[in-house]
Amino acid sequence: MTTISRRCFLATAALSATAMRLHAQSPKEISATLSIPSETTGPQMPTNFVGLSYEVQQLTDPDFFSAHNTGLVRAFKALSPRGVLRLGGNTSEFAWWKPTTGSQEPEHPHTREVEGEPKAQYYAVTPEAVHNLAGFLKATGWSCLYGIGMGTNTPERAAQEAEFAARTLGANLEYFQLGNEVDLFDRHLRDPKSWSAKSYLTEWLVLARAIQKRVPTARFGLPDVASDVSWLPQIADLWGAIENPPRITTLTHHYYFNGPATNPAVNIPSLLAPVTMVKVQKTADLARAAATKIGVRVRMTEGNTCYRGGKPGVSDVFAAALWAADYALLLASNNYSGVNLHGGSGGPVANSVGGSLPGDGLLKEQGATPEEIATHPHPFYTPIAAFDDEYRMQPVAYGLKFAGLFSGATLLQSDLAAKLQAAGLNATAYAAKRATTGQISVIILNKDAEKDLALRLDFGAGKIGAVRTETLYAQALESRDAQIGSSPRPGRLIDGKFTVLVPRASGLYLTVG
Ligand code: BDP
Repeated sequence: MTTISRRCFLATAALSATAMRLHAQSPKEISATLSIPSETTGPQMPTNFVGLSYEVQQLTDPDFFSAHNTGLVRAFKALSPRGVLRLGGNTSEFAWWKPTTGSQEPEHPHTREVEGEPKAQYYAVTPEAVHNLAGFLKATGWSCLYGIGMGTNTPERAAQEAEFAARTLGANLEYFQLGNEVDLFDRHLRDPKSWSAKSYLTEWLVLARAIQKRVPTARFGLPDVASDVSWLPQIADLWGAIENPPRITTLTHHYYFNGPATNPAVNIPSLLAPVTMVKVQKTADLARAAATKIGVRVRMTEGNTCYRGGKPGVSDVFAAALWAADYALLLASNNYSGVNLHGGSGGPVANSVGGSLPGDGLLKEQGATPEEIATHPHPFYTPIAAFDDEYRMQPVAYGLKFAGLFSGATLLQSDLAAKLQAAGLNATAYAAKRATTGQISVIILNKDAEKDLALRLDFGAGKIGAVRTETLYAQALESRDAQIGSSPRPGRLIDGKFTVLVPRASGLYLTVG
């Protein structure tokens, strides 16, 4: 966007006009005062909290994750100077490790074909792809969660691949993940009569121990469930009985708000409704308790707005930015070690869900021409999309980046969001403190489509000035773009109090010294 939108103008000009507005309030303006706590009672948001998730099948193009793919390197760095790339997804179950160019494709077990799951189309992962991935990670400053299939793999092949990946990725390998969405294996990969968290863990141990033999320092994350988070406490309960268990660092699960694209319940008001985050909080409570029991942290390793490739008009618009920012910050407040939003190229993601994206069918039904369809990112939810060989951050990525402004800081537990909602506004708020400087930051997300927020922030005495403000904005919730911009007039703290207008459908970040 090259022109200053009305919203952006408001975000800046209103800093001085706020006092006047507070007196002459329109019904579409809600005023609220928030007292920002200064004690660090919440968890620390790791510096590499921000993450992306890609299909393993993306590795079939060894030039994709490569230091030579400079546009992608730039996009990753623009999203976060440090982040975590997770490789996994449904296609990871149909990969086979091909250690040399002459290696023969192994025989594969029989699997069932089910709608929405990938067809049993096998492909090879090669040393070249892993080698290039290592270069990509070095070039971006990111690290990696390396996914190895479980559904059709053998312990020997898994261990060979792990050994090569550990050696090649070095310190940029966070841990191995074995199996993707194992709670759904009963659909197409295992016998539904006997498949459970327990039988999964038994199988997982065989693979993990085979890897451990070749890579004694191997670390793991598990179980990467699609939605049945009850597997986490079940695994935590079973974990104590394992003799000399492999080293795990993380309990993991996935999260998609809803889906697929054809489902009318996938819409902007529902995505941004407070109840959506109430449900997220419930899942987080369960996952966090399980992780605490075994002394690890939780990570949401794959997720987005709408499963089976996303929904045009929901996943690829500004509403998704506000959702992503809120979602990521809520998980950070729950001691998650990070969030990986899923995406990548259209081909691998379409393959991961059976060959086509329901969002394309929806657009065709609505009469969109092929040219119009091509203006949308594919998949629709991808945080970074390729258009004519140019990689562009999508709105959902701007939301994640905005949340990432808190990376490295410690969250201040608070009831800020509840206060805003009690005032009749669909908004959330988070606060954090930097241990090194003592500076306090807040992020306010005004998700309301109609109401602006005239906000008074009380930081308490002793705070000397606003150090930095950023706004997250677009023309409307339905805009297919997003911006993060510094406010040229960051405003002033007077006696510890700061007044600012947070326009409808926008985010504000503010740091005070
Ligand atoms: C998850 C799969 C991933 C898919 C995604 C989707 O792990 O491979 O791309 O859902 O449905 O279930 O969009």
